[in-house]
Amino acid sequence: MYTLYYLPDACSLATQVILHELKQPVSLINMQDVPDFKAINPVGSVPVLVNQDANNRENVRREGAAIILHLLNSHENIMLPKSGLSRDRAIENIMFANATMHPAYGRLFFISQHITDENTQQQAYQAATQAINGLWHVVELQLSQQDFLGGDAPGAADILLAVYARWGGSFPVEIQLGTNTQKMLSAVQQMPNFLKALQAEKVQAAA
Ligand SMILES: N[C@@H](CCC(=O)N[C@@H](CS)C(=O)NCC(=O)O)C(=O)O
Repeated sequence: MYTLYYLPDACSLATQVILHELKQPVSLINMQDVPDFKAINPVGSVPVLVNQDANNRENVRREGAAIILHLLNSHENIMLPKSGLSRDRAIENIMFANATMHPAYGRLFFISQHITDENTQQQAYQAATQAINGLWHVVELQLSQQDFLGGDAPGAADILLAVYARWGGSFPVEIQLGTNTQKMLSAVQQMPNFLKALQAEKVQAAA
């Protein structure tokens, strides 16, 4: 049994979806309900995943990509091939999502929280949006060959991207998504385990 520390509608939503896809029972704890969360993750971010090993030792895992790779390496699945170039590509896609697209969206949150001058904020939003749209264009090109970054079926990277894509609507920006990308995101956002995860976090599904 896993325990997942999360923040509603944050990147930890993807970890929850993947746990469900792997048929792993999970108990959820909202990090906002933990008075000293930094004792669990000094960085102060979710996801954090906790489980007990065979010797009853508690293992605490931090960093989304590391957690996802640990889960995919630990439980039978078709999302992470066992070897070869397809495995390397799946890892590359997860890293692209977590280490490139996620920080690009992170700038929107930073701007809204730290830039108060209206003109400066507008300029910063514009620059951040341009960078995000450039990344979605890369996704669009990749999806011209296949339905999902992972191939014929949704993989962990697709799930991560489908979570980040939900964030754009909270900011005064125009995120441009190509038709292949929209199709992929909508398919992932309608997966029963995506809907189950949203429900567990008490957040709304996309309209
Ligand atoms: N590099 C970290 C970044 C995680 C991250 O930025 N998490 C955000 C949510 S998406 C967070 O926990 N923010 C804390 C807060 O908003 O208080 C990871 O991949 O796990």
